[in-house]
Amino acid sequence: MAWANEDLKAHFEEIAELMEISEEDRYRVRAYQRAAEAIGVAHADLSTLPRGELTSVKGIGDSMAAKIAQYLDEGRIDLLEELRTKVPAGVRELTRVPGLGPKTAMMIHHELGVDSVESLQRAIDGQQLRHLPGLGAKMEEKLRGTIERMGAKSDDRTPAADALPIAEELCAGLAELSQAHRVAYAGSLRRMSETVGDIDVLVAAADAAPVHAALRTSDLVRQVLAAGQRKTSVITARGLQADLRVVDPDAWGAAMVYFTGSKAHNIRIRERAVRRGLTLNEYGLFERPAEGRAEAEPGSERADAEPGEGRAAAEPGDDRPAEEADAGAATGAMVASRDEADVYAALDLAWIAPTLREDTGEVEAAADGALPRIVTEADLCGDLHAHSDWSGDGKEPLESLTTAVASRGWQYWAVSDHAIGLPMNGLDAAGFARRREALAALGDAAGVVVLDSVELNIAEDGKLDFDDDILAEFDWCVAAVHTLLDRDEAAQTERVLQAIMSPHVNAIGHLTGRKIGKRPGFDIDLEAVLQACEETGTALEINGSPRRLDLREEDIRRALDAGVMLTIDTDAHTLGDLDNARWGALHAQRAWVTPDRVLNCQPVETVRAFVADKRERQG
Ligand code: DGT
Ligand code: CA
Ligand code: CA
Repeated sequence: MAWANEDLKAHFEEIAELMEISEEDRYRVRAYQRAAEAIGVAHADLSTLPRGELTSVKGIGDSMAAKIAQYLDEGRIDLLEELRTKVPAGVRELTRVPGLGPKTAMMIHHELGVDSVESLQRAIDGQQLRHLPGLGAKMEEKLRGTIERMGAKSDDRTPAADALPIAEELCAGLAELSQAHRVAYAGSLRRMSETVGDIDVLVAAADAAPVHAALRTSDLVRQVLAAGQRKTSVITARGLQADLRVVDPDAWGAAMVYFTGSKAHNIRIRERAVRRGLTLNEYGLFERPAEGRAEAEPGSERADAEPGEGRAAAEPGDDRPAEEADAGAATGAMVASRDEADVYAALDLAWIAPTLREDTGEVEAAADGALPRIVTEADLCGDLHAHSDWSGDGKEPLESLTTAVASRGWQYWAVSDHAIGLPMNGLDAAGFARRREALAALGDAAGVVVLDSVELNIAEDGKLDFDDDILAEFDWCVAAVHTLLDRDEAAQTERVLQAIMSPHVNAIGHLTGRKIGKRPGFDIDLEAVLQACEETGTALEINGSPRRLDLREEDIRRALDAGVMLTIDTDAHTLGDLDNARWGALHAQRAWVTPDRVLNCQPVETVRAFVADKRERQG
């Protein structure tokens, strides 16, 4: 996303959030949320549009355009400034705690001066909350638990979804340099961790200086932290750090292995090198000189002791003098370095996909020729959860979605609009009947099967939006929890089990309701859910939205163990969201998912048989 769009989107989101806290009219709030979404999917860089043409952007009307223009011309939006003076920053911060509504946040702030999650935690530790009107000891304990579960968020890791576009832009910029032979991002982002500490960019170039200089002066860079001959560290948009290493083109493969990590994976393969009388570092795989080898008996060598280990300040690949560097004089002839596959092959290992490089058995599997044939985006032949503009939050008409699905080579997709009852303007039974007519009129457009589907809301008592006779009309039903995410584990489990028992619920969507970096998922008895899914023939969704990636990796592994069928869904609300298929597949890879365990890697007949089977079993 262009910079101006990114900033504008954040500002409109802030306006909506602040309005919500100030309890402004719900429709106004929604209008600003919609504008933020529209900016997020706009193709044009808004700062380059003539001000009069801002309303040509889909979803932007006159009043929003005026605010955008003010921001572009003056760097401020009056409305936002006004709201900011009304709502203290601390209160906004507090509403990020799940279960803490705007009113209560405002009151806690007012009474105790609490203005951050940390100071809220201190107030809880000091038992100050229980004496406030309407709170009590029980609520205090509940908030304590919630904040503990938010713990992962309090370190400053960035969701991969936010880091990836920045990394791609950085890489694209560097790839334009004539000196750059190869450019890629490595590190946790390449391994597709759901959050990243920083972005690691690698460039292969014989002449490093111009590459480093290009990064230092890039538009995407807000601050240069360190500038050396091998490594430049900078702060980019959103305060995210990026490390650039420029390596010799001949050492590309070894550097990619090294800087992709994980550290645990690196240590494991380096042990293997040592056992073979070799040494592996970021420059290549080398023979060990004879006298060096004598000291390097397996067991005596700390395979994990180089490079970069135990040094607090210096990072691997930094500017240590050459004689201290890892490819120093102590190493012998080069065995492999140019491509990753060469390095692995020289260690008698099959090339290992980055998503598997976490030292969870992948090195042993690669040695035994037993790496799983993990699912890829290309294995998907359909999508079982996407939204059209028939419900309020979907942006795209049926026709264009179907064409887009066809151009991806998919065979089918399930149009899973919301039902009435949620604040997204869902459809009632009559609405779905009208949509059914539209689906029939669509015919077999572009040769794609459009499954008549719904995303049902699982109410607090486990009830669904419709009775069985209406549900029976759908080809495919996803059910998911959207409200009251703060119920305790027993209540959430019961609620979801109820839905699984329905003969018409074919998959449970985004099981835990988590939003990466924003809210932890709710607690649920996964064992009970898995057992019920297995017994009834219900699938569990791996939601591919990079904000959700729900199921969590660990839960996917357990679902595989339990024999539960999975789906990898885009949960698309826009055309661009169909790309979530890639996120979903990569996330699934991290849990070693194979295509045979994913329902939408199978033909549509298998999907229909899955539905029919459950109706027979539960009906
Ligand atoms: P992050 O940034 O915290 O999300 O995680 P990574 O894995 O990207 O870690 P980072 O950026 O510190 O380093 C990138 C890669 O470089 C890492 O995955 C493996 C390698 N590496 C970094 N430090 C060490 C180290 O001390 N020992 C070993 N063996 N490898 C290291
Ligand atoms: Ca990193
Ligand atoms: Ca790094």
